[in-house]
Amino acid sequence: MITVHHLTNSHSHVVLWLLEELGVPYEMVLHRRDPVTRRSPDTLRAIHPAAKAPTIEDNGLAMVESTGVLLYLLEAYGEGRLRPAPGTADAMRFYQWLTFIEGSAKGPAMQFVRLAMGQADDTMRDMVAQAAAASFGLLEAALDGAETIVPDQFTAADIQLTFFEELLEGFGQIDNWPNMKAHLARMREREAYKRAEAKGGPVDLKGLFAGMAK
Ligand SMILES: N[C@@H](CCC(=O)N[C@@H](CS)C(=O)NCC(=O)O)C(=O)O
Repeated sequence: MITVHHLTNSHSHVVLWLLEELGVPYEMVLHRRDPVTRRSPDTLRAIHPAAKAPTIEDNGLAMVESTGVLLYLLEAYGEGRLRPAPGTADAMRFYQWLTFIEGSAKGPAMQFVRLAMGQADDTMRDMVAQAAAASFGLLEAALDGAETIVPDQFTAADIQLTFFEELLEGFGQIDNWPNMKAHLARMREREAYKRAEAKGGPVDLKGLFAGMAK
């Protein structure tokens, strides 16, 4: 049985959501953020030294990194669902966007978060805004006239993208990206998304960042 170590209000929501989409049984262990620092607790570090969410356990091993975890679960339990057929143009799009989110877009997004919480001069703000616009703009363009990031099919890349959009929402940037905003609204309507929230608790990064800035 897969064990999902879920950290409240965090990226591990995507793993709960994927497993709900697939209808694969799993056990969830809930870890609560430290109420002051909002960091993960020692109970998560005891499972894996990275102390990050998502963490899963399967085959007697603990694993971190959301993109890898999503791909592992698709490979082990997906039976071809939520991903394009291997070796196709859509598979190229799928791998590109799935890895782009944590690999290229998340860095500028987190810089935005840090700027929002601290002091920075105008030059620094401009540099961050430009880096962000370049990578966020590619995601926005890919969603132009499309319901999903890989055209015409809902995949695990949409699940990973949704948490990124929730990050943008969390630091007040989502209104600048109407296609991503609309994609986020569509994804929140999925029944499996709602089941994952019912089990793991709500994703509210605005509330999380507000608490961290105190
Ligand atoms: N690149 C990692 C990021 C993991 C990450 O930073 N997760 C956050 C939750 S959104 C976390 O564990 N935060 C608690 C902490 O760093 O103490 C992934 O994609 O899994």
